[in-house]
Amino acid sequence: MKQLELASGWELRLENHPGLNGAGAPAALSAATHWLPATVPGANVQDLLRAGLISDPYVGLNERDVAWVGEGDWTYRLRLDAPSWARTASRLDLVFDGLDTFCTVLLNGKEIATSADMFIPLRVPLKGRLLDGVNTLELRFASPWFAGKRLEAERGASVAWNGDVSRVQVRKAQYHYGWDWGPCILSSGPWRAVRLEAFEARLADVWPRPELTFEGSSEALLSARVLANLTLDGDLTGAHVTVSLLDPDGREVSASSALAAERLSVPLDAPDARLWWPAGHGEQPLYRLRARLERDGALLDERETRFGLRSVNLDRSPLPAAPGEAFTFRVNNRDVYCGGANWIPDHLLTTMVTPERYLARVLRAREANMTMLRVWGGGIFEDPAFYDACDELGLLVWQDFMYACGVYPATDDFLEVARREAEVNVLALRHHPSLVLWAGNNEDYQTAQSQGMYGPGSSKPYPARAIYERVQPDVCAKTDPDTPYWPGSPYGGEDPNDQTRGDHHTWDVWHGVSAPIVEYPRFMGRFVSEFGMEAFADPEVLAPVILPGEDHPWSRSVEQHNKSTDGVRRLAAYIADEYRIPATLPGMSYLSQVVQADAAWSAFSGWRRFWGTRGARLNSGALIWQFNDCWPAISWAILDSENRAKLAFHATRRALTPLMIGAARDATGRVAVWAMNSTRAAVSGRVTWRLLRLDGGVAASGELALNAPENSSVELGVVDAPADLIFVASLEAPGATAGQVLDDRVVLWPTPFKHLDVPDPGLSVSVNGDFVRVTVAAPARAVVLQAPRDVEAEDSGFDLLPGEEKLVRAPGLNGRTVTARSLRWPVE
Ligand code: BMA
Repeated sequence: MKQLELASGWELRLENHPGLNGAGAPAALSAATHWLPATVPGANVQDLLRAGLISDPYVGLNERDVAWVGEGDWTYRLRLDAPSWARTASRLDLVFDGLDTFCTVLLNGKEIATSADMFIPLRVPLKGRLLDGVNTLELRFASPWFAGKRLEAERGASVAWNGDVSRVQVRKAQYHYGWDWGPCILSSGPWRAVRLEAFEARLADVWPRPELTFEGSSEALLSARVLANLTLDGDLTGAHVTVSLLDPDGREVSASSALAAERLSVPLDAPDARLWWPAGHGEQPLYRLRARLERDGALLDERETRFGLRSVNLDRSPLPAAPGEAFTFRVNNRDVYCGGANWIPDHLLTTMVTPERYLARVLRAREANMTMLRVWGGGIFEDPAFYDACDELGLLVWQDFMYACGVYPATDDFLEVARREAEVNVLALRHHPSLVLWAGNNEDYQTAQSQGMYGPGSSKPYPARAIYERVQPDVCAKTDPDTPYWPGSPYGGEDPNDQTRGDHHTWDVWHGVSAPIVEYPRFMGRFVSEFGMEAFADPEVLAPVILPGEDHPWSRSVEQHNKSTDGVRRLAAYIADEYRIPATLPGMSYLSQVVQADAAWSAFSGWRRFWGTRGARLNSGALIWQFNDCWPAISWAILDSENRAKLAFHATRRALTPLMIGAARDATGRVAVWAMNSTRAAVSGRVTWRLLRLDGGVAASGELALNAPENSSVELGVVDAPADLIFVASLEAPGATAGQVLDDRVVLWPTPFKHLDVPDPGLSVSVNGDFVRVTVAAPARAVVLQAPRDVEAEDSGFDLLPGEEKLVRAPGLNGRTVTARSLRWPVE
């Protein structure tokens, strides 16, 4: 096999645009009709930006000024001087890993292929079609906007939440049409690699399928082997294949040979098997399956697939003492509480997201004690670098198929495309040990329900069910039978958002009835796959996109970066419930992040309480909406577009700490205390509690016994706590460090905080190298360290009490000055 990446020498031009002859056409249009240098893989918007022909759509109100790009037809051109091996090879293919979206491929002026789905790669046989000398390859992209409108006119208009409704006709990342956290940018282009492949025969697919046997329902592994499943292509006469299994240290542990055939399944022993575990439950050893295809001693092709040895099941047993059924991921027979987040595409221009950036992002999930990321259905099947990072770091992946918040067409041709799209993507991703669920769509059942097409009392047909209930499960059963499939997110049967079965999206807080944050526990599901609260990013992150003179929270360019309908109002309401609304951008940023952190803590800690014990798991997971931001924004993200933590990130980390103490005060002033132990060992010890006055004086104290079996949550008891006192409980267990404030403690302040006359806590900060030490004279709420901009402290938004010492690492600080703030009135 010989390959030539077609990554350089490309040019791009605007072919056609309705505005070209019309009045008011953007000045950039005529300039863009000339050939520009183009980046491949890439997108037209990226090249126009680089050429200075459009302004950055993320900045100010510019998004509106680049809308014309999606209304144009664009051509990519490459003059290709094909190497001699390409002209003499017995097979020659032109391979596109992804074309976004409506593309006609021409070679020397002749059409050779078309594509209309950015999620389906394209392989075009080229043998005998290349001319000697220079060939011209053209990719003609039709306007996605108008192509969608034409399809809509043919099939009839549908329904969708977020973005123009024609998007459901178009197999393009749905968030490109704009979402409630991101702008509309309808780019076109070869968004993934383009290359020539010349070969006699090739290994089209190498899929290691682990076969593990456990002793009954225990974690004891009895045997492990790997089925090497191969798909071959080309002239296989007289060829043979050697497969070998390499252990995590790179040592070959077993091997086998076979005569080449189009499909092969070769069993390989996996001696001394080392299991792959999710983060927090064990290590992530990665094996490799190597396949070599040879004929007469000559190597024809070679391919390696990295994978892990693990099993996965979705336990949906009926619950003995509660309605409905469990929704528990079992990895290697171990129940895993899935605390985590929803992943959205990390940029509007996906080629801007480097492998390093993916790794840095996923590292933060691990840092926050997460075990799962959900790849949301309005985005993309992510870059391999994302899944590789999840494999390496032990983040389980819940993978949606790419349908979101819409009633999709279900014509025969659409279903056929849906099948093909599912097949190629399941095939591409199924070997990743991190990938533990395929889910049909995001919120499509709820969209259908809102139209009377689904759910109790519905009267209209819902043809798109065929995608989620027939096409996709069928593909998954054939292509990846070991990974569970779930029809949608959420899906609970007749009620798509049932609280007692399946997964649940909790939007009663923020959207819907805008319930108060403290009511999160009431809106629990067996597995909450979405919930969230908005907050401003830090002012420094927003600054580059805010227009001069608009650096206040309610300016045009600031509000342009909050895409949630009613977002500005809802945010103000949630702040006003508990706090005093600030007038400045830094104040809003800080206080909105405090509210978001309150929400994250209340939901995660309140739901983990119901993990219970095996066979009685009332809640088996919670994924916050949303993990990341694709631009500088006011959104639900807990990590901003610069990958810096908002305060909710730290609250999440604390609430997902392996050994967590939770507490909540009811209206009568009684505080219930619980613990969640997701470690592999039973924990016994004590939880000490204190009641403090606002000045720090101790009004009462006591202890609760802690006996938490491994992988369980337990109730510890109830404490009478008058409403005007601070309640604090912390763990004293073997391993806890005396005097230091760790994550395994909880502080409940009198509420609402806005009514409190908070004394000056007397924050005292000292720096030693990369460490910051903080102490207080009176209780301090939501302490934030203000360090130089190139430094990010490893904790923020923590509470601190007199007599305690908080040591925070701030990598790169190197002795420079740090100041601190905490929550006091007024917030500025
Ligand atoms: C959800 C998601 C997205 C949306 C988010 C916030 O349910 O599925 O559609 O961005 O809510 O509204």
